[in-house]
Formats: sequence, C-alpha cells, structure tokens
Amino acid sequence: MKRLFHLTIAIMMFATVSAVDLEPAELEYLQLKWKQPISEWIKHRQGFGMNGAFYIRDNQQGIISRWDENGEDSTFVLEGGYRGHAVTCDEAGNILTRIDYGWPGGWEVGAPAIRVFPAAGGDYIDSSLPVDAFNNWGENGRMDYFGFAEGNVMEEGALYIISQHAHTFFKIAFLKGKVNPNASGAVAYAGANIGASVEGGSTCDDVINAYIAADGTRHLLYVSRSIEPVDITYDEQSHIYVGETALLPGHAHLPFIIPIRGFSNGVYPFALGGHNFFLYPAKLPEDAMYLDGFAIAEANADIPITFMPATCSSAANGIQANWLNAEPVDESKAIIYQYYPGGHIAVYEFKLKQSSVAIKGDVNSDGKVNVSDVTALVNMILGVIPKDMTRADVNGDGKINVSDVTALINIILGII
Ligand SMILES: [Ca+2]
Ligand SMILES: [Ca+2]
Repeated sequence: MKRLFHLTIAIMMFATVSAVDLEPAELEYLQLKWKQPISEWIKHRQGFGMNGAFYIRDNQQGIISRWDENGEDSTFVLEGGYRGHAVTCDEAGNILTRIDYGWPGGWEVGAPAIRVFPAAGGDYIDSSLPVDAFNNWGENGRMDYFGFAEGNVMEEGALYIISQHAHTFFKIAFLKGKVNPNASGAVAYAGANIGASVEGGSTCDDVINAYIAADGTRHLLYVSRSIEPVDITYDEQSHIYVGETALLPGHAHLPFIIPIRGFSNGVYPFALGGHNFFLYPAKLPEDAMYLDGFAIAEANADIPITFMPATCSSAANGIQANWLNAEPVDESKAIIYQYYPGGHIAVYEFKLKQSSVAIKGDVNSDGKVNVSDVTALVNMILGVIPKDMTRADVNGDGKINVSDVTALINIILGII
C-alpha cells in the first residue's frame, strides 16, 4: 500500500494527459423482449419503465398500475379517489405522483399535491406545494409533470416542471421524502431566456427530464410540443444554471427528426458505456405523428444508431404519442420501455458492441488500461481536466477520489 501511495504522489506531480473522446457507439442489437396490449388510452396517458416493469397512472380509477410480461400484476391505490395522470420516478426509483381532484386544472395551493411512494416500500408521503416559494402558483395554470426527477427524493432530490402560463421552470425540491419549500422556487437561469423561448408554446404536456451525462455533468432536457429542445447543464451544489450544453447545443435543432406535435412526446436521454444517447419517438413515415416507431441516436450524431419501425399502420389514438425511457442495466446494455397509448406496452433490449463500450479503468479512452489512465484520473481529481464519471469512478461508488486511483492501480497490477 505504501508503494502504491508513493506511485500515486509521483504521478500527481507530472499529471498532464487529457481525456480522449470515445469512438461512436456501435449497435449489437435492439430486440423486443415482451409486449402487452393496452387499449384504453383515455384512462392511461403516460408512464415510465423501471426494474423490468412499466408503471402507468389510470386517471379514472385512481391507481398506478404495474405491468410486466404477465400483464397487469399489482396496483398502488391512490387513496382518496384522486384522478390525473402525472406520474414519474427519480434516480433511486421512488415514485412521484400528483394527488388532487383538479385534473386537468392547475395546482391547488395549500392542499396535498404530491405523493411519494418510497422505492424501499413502506408508507407513502404526501406534501403540499411550497406556497411561500410560489405565491402565484394558483394562477400558473396546468402543471402536469412528465419526465424524470433528479436524485433520491427520500434523501435529497428535485422535480422540475413548467407552468402553463408562467413560462418559467419551477424546481420542487425534496428532502427526506417531503417537499422542501426552502429550496424550491422558480429556476434562475443564466443562459438564454427560457421564459421568452416558451412563450405561447408552454403547455402542460412539456417534458423535462433530469439526467446525468456520461461525463457526470447534470442536465435538464426540456422538450415542448412547440419549440426546439433545450438542454441545460447546471452546478450540482449551488443549482445555479451555468448555460447550455454541447450535447444538444443551444436551442439548435436536434441532428435528427422528432415529431413536432405528437402531444406529450419527449426525448429521453441516457448514458451507456461512456456514450450519451437520446431515445425519441420517430417521425416515420414522414407524415405520421402518432405511430409507435422510435429511434436511438448518440449525442450529436448525424443519424440514429438504430431505429425501430412502427408496428401499426394508423394512429391508435389522436391525442398522445409514444412514451419511452431507457434504463441502463450494465456497461453495454439498456432496457427500453415503451407505452404507446391505445396500443401496447413493450420492452426492448438495447445492446452495444463490447468494442465500443468504455473499458473499466480506461480513463483516457484510448482502449488500453495503463499508467496513462492513472495520470488522467489524477488530473480529473485535481480538476485539471473535466471529471468523467463513467470512466473515472473506477470503484463504482459514485465519487471520484483517491480510492479510484488505488482501484485503477490494482487493475493495472492485475490484483483485481
Ligand atoms: Ca487508457
Ligand atoms: Ca469512486
């Protein structure tokens, strides 16, 4: 151990190597795992997949259904007869859902509004809206939420939404399962004026996803039915927005086509094997808005890495589009979840060729694991080059520090 320590110090003294970008990802396969018909789209508008199952809110019965390859197998009853369809989860798998009778109206100030079902089980937790932080909340119109929440709301996390009339992002902060009014409020945004961007186009059906890119930076991806997607990075500690990211540069168009008005369509980001991907409902054939095809593209790619053609020839409904999300399960594989309203719930497996997946310990992305990676890792720890969570968190504990240097040296020495 002492020898490793001295080696570490020696390397820290001449650390200069930069990280190198990965080659474009290559597809191994995209295949259907299971599919269940679900036809009553008026009851089921939106949902998300997690741990091999799909969760969907039934806005007539007041339940959240869980679907897997055997069909509908259990429900969360929303005691109180609450209607509505807003349901999502955070990075830890806690389920967040809206509770009130106002669907599809605005939030009701002072009444319980958000319910959290802890991933670990146990009693649900209800919260009211942070009235002090949103003193005109009641005037802000419909604020359904679609997309994914940040962090672990049972510890610390946040749900981002946009109001129908205020044209502003709102952050609803959570601490230990409850809404934390002290950290909630309208999002101060240092880049272009999002409020102006969404004016006239902001609706309840906009999607805001909180996600972590392959380099560990935190993002919000905002997709509206009427404006171009906006991808925003921000500082994790202060939650001060620092501008727009290069993944979807500025307000520029995505380098691929998404439907511009498939209601509630989204673009669902995920990181896998050191690459950033976007999963989105595909607009093919060109004039079809409500079919069930989808595509997966790498960030800034010219063409998608793969495309799943539509299985229907006419839209199963005329109001909602294709709900999609991806869940990485290991370094090369992700599960793709799809809810096609009026049609089906389907689950696919998306696999990258091993040759295009980041090798454990290959911090500088040159395809080899050697002392240059120790240099790159130390540079990341020292802040000389940007931290790349996918590559630098060698021991997989969610942090980048000297323990990763030890883990990396053990790999190089063949100890593990
Ligand atoms: Ca390397
Ligand atoms: Ca680590």
